[in-house]
Amino acid sequence: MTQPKRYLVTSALPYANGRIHVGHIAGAYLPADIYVRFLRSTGRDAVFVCGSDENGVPITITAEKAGISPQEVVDKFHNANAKAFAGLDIAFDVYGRTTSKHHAGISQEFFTNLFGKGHIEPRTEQQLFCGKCNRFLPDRYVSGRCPNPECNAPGAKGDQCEVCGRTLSPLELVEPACALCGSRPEPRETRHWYIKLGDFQKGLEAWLATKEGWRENVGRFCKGWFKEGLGARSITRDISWGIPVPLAEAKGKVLYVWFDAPIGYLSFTQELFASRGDPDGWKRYWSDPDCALIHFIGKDNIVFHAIVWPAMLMGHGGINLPSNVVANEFLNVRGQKSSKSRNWAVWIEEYLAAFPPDPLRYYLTTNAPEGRDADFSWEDLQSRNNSELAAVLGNFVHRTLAFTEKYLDGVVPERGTLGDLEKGVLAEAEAAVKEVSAELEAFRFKAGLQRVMKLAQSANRYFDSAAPWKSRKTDMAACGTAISVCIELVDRLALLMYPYMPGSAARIESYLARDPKQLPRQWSAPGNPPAAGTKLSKPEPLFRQIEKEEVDAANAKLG
Ligand code: B3M
Ligand code: ZN
Repeated sequence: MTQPKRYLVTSALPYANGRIHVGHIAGAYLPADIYVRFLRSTGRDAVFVCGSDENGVPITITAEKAGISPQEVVDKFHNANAKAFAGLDIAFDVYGRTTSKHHAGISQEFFTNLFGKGHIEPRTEQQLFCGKCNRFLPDRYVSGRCPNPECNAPGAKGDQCEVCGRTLSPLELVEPACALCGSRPEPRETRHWYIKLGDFQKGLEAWLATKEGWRENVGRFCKGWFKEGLGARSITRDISWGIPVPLAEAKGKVLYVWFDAPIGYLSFTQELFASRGDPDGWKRYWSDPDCALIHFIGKDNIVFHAIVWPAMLMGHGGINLPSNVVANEFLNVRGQKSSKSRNWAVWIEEYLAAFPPDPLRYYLTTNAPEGRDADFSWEDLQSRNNSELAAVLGNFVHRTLAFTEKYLDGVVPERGTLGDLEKGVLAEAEAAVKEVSAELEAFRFKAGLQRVMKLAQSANRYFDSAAPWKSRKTDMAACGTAISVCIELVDRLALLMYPYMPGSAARIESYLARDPKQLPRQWSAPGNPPAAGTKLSKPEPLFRQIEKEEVDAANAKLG
């Protein structure tokens, strides 16, 4: 398979109605950031796009419950979430907003285009109406029991049951209740516009059949939908917050948030290139078939990214379809699904107030919900941090650099003849670059990080057997050779750590007396480790222990 010339990588646009928690990060953000850093470390041109999903019912419900305007809601959470991502070193090239004028225009253009081609049609339908609130109740304005006989969970929302994951329409809910006042709504007639997904079923099936190496969950999910047959889905809503439907006869209606949100990936890319003074630059990423479009999402968003959005793109024409949709399963917290209302979540803002980003990046990757749901606990994070990150990786880096500082005046020693031990461990470091690459290329983030840690273990074993603290007294040349080899290993570990833990990799760069601004270093030509005679900077321990009291304090905030 030849490599594409360029990559456009996206993370799902978080609703700007709440804060970001560890489950979000593990699902759609951290893996995407690691992937983009990896692409750039291997010489590839990548643009990383995300932003706030600011339209639709999720926003208006939050506003109504808090007694503030939707605008206030989105302003607050847009800024808070942008800050949380930056604090975790998740570095988008653009973090846009779907309330931008440009985005609204592009979304309306999509609608008009699909409508003109006959892929969108109006239908008169029954919808739940709350007599007490005097309004229609789309999506999450209604809740009730899940109609799935195997689930039946209470609290299912009008668009989806969060327990079993099934997508729903409000009319399917058992014992529906108005989310605002709790009274029982009644069906009433209203008119809405539908996208005829059936027009695209054949094309979508053929397109998906060409995709190799996609994660199993996405393919399985789509096959299920194809089997049932793609119907028409309503893409307009009776609410006042959102992008107006660009039709005279649809006055007062707005586009369904899931119609305009994925268009954000495109409109934000356009805004990015416009801000760089290159208004046509986005075309290199969206219209050139030699660019791979890769969406990172949580599994609850599969249908929208692997079916509805590709259908919209097919209908629109002239724009690339996704090359891959990388969906993660869920990360629960102590066995329970994260929940804003029960405050059952580990908020990034709170994590960052107490800890640096990399222990979390490390833990969420070693514990990634790649093939199945995973579970977060502070005890587990503490133990991974203390016994792996600090005790293995941090320890090797620090013992090497601290030894150099203390006994060698911080100067890289001369290297003598290499023995089998030295040759073995250096060869392992070289092989690790290829192996980590292969894992990351295939979106196996966890496996790639395990490979990095295996190298750190080998490096520690080498330090132990070479015992420079002994040879320092008896054979200074041997001591120098051992430390020179260890410094090379530190250098290689920093190289490989970079996508996973960029902040710590940057610190190592500066200890090695190099400018961290030069990152990312290129994996195919990483350059030489600091030469003999180079004066290194004074090192600090890379990671610290997380104490029991800190874990207790964090646990006390849950629930
Ligand atoms: N805002 C749902 C979510 O945050 C939605 C994603 C949009 S991606 C285009 O899970
Ligand atoms: Zn009501």
